[in-house]
Amino acid sequence: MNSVQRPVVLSGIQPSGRLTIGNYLGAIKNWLPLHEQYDCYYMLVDLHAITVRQDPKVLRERCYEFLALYIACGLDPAKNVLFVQSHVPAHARLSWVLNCYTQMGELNRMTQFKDKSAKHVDNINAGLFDYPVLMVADILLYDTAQVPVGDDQKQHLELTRDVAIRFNNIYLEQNGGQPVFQVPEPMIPPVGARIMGLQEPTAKMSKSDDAETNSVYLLDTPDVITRKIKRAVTDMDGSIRYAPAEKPGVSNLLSILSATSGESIAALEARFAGQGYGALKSATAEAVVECLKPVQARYNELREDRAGLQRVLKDGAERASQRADATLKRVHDVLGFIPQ
Ligand code: ATP
Ligand code: LTN
Repeated sequence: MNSVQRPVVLSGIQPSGRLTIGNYLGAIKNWLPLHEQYDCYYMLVDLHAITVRQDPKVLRERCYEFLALYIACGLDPAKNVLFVQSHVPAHARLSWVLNCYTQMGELNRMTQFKDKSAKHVDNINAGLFDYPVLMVADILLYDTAQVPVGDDQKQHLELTRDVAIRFNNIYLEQNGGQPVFQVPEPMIPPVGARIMGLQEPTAKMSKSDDAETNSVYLLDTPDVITRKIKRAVTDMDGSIRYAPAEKPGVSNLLSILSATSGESIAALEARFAGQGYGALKSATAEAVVECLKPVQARYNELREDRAGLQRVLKDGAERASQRADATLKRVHDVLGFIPQ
């Protein structure tokens, strides 16, 4: 499948917290059609996840849970390479090399590092600081052309491009005049694909949020989903309009309803003209429940079949390794390492 020079798409999600409708509508759903044009690699970045302390049992189960959810959302393992980062040793190996081509000053500027170290003051480990270099390695190993991520990851993509260009310049001659790495582009979803918290609609919904009622999780029951959406924060103005700055809560409900029902925001504004927030909330809750019903049903079947999930990961790791090992070899060659 990954033969005839199709461009590569690669993305990753950390197996931390619980997947939300933000992850689904902002990331996974957008990945579904990409296999038609690209060779697609989607991974669970467990090496990244341990930059904050994880319970081993929970981490292991969560990786199976996320994989089953990826597939239940429609990511077909026959058409996409689904794998776990730690199963492909080339990630850690290239990451070490690229550490030597990344400046401390560049890592010091990363806002995710600043945010995460403020949140985990008791564990500001070197891995947290070095997190972006591992992500650079993830991307460059696959000759990735496009990286579908939310705009919170833009800065990491910029770093990836800078490191790739720097390395390419240093080793251009050594590599016979060819760049060693493909320089990737970010693929940022259209506006509206940013789902905000239900209780705090000015900040994005996040899977490791402590406040349970701020997020709708993919595995929430219909009752829980309905209750959370009915209690979502709105405003006192009473009109159903899409105006994120002025009416963040109502706009967020409109985005969620639009993304789950397929109806445009303009059509929804017309449909709900003159109605109260209760009607918008009921319709949104119903659309989310309907959208997640088949995903949850499929998930329950897949989750039972651990051997099947393990086969997917084994196959994914083999296919990923083929491409990753070829890149790592190219890198070791230009560096002057003795071939194995
Ligand atoms: P965490 O809170 O654990 O840091 P997260 O919910 O931000 O996680 P990530 O693992 O960082 O999720 O991101 C996975 C993918 O989902 C990324 O491409 C990210 O941009 C996207 N994503 C996460 N939250 C949202 C959201 N609320 N709306 C749209 N896209 C989102
Ligand atoms: N840092 C990303 C997760 C991530 C990733 C990647 C995304 C790790 N490696 C490679 C795209 C490509 C995040 O926190 N969402």
